[in-house]
Amino acid sequence: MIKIKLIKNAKKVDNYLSNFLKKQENSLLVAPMKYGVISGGKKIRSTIIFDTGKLLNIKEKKLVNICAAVECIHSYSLIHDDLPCMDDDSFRRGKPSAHKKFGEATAVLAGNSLLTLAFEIISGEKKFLTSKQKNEIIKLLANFSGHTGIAGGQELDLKYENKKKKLIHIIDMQRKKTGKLFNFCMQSTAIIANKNQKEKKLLGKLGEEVGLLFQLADDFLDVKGNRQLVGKSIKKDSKKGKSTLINLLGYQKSLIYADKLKKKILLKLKKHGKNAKDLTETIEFILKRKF
Ligand code: GRG
Repeated sequence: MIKIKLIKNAKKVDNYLSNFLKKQENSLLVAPMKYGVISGGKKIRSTIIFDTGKLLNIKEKKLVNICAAVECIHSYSLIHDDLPCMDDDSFRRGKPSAHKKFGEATAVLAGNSLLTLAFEIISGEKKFLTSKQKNEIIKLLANFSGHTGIAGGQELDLKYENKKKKLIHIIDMQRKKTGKLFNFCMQSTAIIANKNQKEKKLLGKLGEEVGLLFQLADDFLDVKGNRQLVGKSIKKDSKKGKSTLINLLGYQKSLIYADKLKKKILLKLKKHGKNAKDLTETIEFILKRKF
């Protein structure tokens, strides 16, 4: 069931991105950008957006633009993460990493272009977003992508290699590196639903917890996953001396931590009743996923 949902959602976002790029002037970077963002990856962040749309009674057609933007930022981060100066990996989404396929300079430029494309998509949306909503969404996405979000989290991830870090530092790093983009998914949907400030922040925080859970599952897959299924290299964290919960607490205790986190998230969703069905299913999948 969840697989079908993921594939269906990914197609919607891929189509949107293809059409968006088709309308723009062609350039040498379009092929590597498409290689990075279209036809690959689970598009789980888009699924969280659509699921949150169900929670808040917002139609999917109003949300595809933020899905496309978030997938551009996410794919950009993966292209750069694979570079030799970062986590140095040649295998991503079951195929050669962007820099292996197109060369390092092109991969850097394609990544940068996906970053700016995300903001072009949101700012250019005429039908489904008001100017006020656009401003709020752009500000949020910028804040979560830069030094207070993904980029900052990645810097911590690199600086924490081969260091004994405390639990709060590891969680803070993972919230930034991965959680903030999930915060964006739920908070931006709440912006589109015209929720009040308190509700927007609450949903954002909940999204961040989902992102943290997603990162913990990613760490479990690094230890026990199957390379072909996961589509990327595994057993890298301990080789690189990464500061993960598993390296700090051990596998079993980390599983217990993640399970408690999942239950805490699901409890918070209870008040939404039937509307939370899809999001609950996605959260269950996140922890037990094999890919
Ligand atoms: C993008 C703002 C920005 C900065 C670049 C390189 C970098 C700084 C950040 C890397 C952050 C990073 C790699 C976080 C890991 C997040 C994560 C768990 C990725 C895997 O996500 P999936 O499983 O991937 O959703 P697919 O391939 O399914 O899309």
